Amino acid sequence: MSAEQTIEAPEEQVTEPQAEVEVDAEANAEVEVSAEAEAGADEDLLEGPIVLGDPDEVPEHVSPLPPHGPQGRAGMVTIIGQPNVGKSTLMNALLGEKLAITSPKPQTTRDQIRGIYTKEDTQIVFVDTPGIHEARSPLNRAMVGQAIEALEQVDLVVVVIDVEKVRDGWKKTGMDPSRGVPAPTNAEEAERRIYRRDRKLLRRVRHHTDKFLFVLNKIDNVRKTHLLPILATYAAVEGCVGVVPVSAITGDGLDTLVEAIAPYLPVGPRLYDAELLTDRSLRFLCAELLREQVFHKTRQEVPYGVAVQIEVFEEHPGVTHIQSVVWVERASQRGILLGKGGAMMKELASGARASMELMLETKVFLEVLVRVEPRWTERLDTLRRLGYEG
Ligand SMILES: Nc1nc2c(ncn2[C@@H]2O[C@H](COP(=O)(O)OP(=O)(O)OP(=O)(O)O)[C@@H](O)[C@H]2O)c(=O)[nH]1
Ligand SMILES: [Mg+2]
Repeated sequence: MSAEQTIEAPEEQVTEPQAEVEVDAEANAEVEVSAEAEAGADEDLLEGPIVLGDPDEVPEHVSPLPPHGPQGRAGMVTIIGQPNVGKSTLMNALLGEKLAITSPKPQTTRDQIRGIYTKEDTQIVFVDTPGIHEARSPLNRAMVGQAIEALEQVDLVVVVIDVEKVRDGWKKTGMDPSRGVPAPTNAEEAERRIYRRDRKLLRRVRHHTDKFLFVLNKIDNVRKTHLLPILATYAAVEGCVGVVPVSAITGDGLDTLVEAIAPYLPVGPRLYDAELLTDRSLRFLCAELLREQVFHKTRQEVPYGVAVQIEVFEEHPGVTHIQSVVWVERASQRGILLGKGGAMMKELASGARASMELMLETKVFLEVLVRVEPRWTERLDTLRRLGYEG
């Protein structure tokens, strides 16, 4: 039986939802695309990475890295930032593997996901987190709670900034980077220039640590001349130990980022086996791949009302059998997910199966059921049952 054969016909006429989007308006506003950024994308792009911050300023508790000693450095690094800045794309790019799902919509990631980077004497356990936003619903509050919890007991916090958004934000306030913006004269001035929501985020970060590294992501969309005053500003923010401009999409700056992080990791043995890539199960990763399809292929409030559970995960020689349930909040969302004659579900299931096959390196036999659980995003019992701890 194929995935397509298990799809039930929609019970009702499928219409696009008219309901108000239930995600935070603020986070939604983050997905605006700058026409100018697109237009200027091919001109005068940054040619190579730059690190600001004093590279000789190694934290006091850290002794120099032994070049080929029996013990290298190993530690935990939390990746934090607003929704949609590219945190998950960045972690995947650093690992060279797709672990965390990504999408152009905000609030894609809902859990902490560890991605383990091991190279020679260095092991960095990255923790990808949900985007920090003004959470109202219990689900969103649980997501932000996961992100804040990930700030505890880590060796370094990496704050990811969408540099394109900063440039656009500056322009709106009359500070046009293309006309030259003088470097800030002190930390207070630098702090005033950064995004209001990032200032709020830094308050939370500083509650846990007095040092963090800024990653300015999406430099492939910003001219170098625009980037330089932004770099100088972020470097002057109190607590910032360095600024690394990167593009998680092109891979620019990623090696520099690893080099910038390494001195902050304690000298010691690896935390995980060198072969291990994540602490998450294949079952969880497959559920996420199906949820990713929903984020890519449905609109408005639908992806925000969807949770995925894998009920059966059986590995046989040459094929893995996966039975999954997609939970929605309303019958109308079920209708949308199924689509006319099951067409949408066919698309979702075949997209998910292809990503699963790529990850598992085997054929996948996927069954998908869609079930309604009214208001699951609002109830602590259903949140817990679906894996979103409050
Ligand atoms: N141009 C460009 N786009 C990027 C880059 N990094 C990420 N993106 C895009 O930005 C969007 C958001 O990426 P994600 O990795 O899902 O962002 P996130 O910060 O994990 O988002 P949440 O999980 O919702 O908090 C996707 O469409 C990515 O393809 C980059 O370096 N350059
Ligand atoms: Mg993410």
